[in-house]
Amino acid sequence: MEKKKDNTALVIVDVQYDFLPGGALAVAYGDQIIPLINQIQKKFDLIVATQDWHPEEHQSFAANHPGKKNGEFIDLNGLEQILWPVHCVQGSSGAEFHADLDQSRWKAVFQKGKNPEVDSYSGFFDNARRGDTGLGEYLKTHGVSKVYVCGLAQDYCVKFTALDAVSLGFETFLIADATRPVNLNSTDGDQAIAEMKKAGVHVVISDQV
Ligand code: VGL
Ligand code: ZN
Repeated sequence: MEKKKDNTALVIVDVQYDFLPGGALAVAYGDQIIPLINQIQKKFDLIVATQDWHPEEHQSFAANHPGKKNGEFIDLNGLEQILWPVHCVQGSSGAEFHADLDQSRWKAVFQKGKNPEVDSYSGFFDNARRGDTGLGEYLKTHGVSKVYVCGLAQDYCVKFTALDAVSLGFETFLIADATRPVNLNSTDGDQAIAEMKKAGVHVVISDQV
């Protein structure tokens, strides 16, 4: 198979057990994208992944706010924060990448969500845009100008990773059939696609990659 040029990278977002059926923050049908992502990887030389990687005391967990429930909103250090079930705790099995996901050609993994005081949806920056995972610098250092994004979840980490990629000047592609939404509201996934398109993300399907 002909590989993409070396100015092109694939970013695989958060394909971890806790975001897959049976996981703590399960994305419906999230497992369906795994064989597809394995196929897509064959077209890329430069492949990186992101990993949601929270300390137990992370303030995005409802369990760390007595009396609050999953899905409620709080103010977290000045940012609106939706409260999540405990998920992707550092070192837990739920934080591992799915065993069927081919990791053999990954060049790097960028962990995010380590600061308990701020959530981190994007693979580049935390939600306050203060902390930086190093992904942007890594891609630039490797001469990357085009970024393809896939993984979980379409309406959170995939969306914010794609939006930040655009903001950093990368030509950015969402592989729409290689992602699935949480859909706390049933239209969140579609709305995320609309937001990405509006920001200049090219929405493609895997056959077009
Ligand atoms: C994610 C919610 C909380 C994601 C991570 O990977 O989309 N969503 N943490
Ligand atoms: Zn998280």
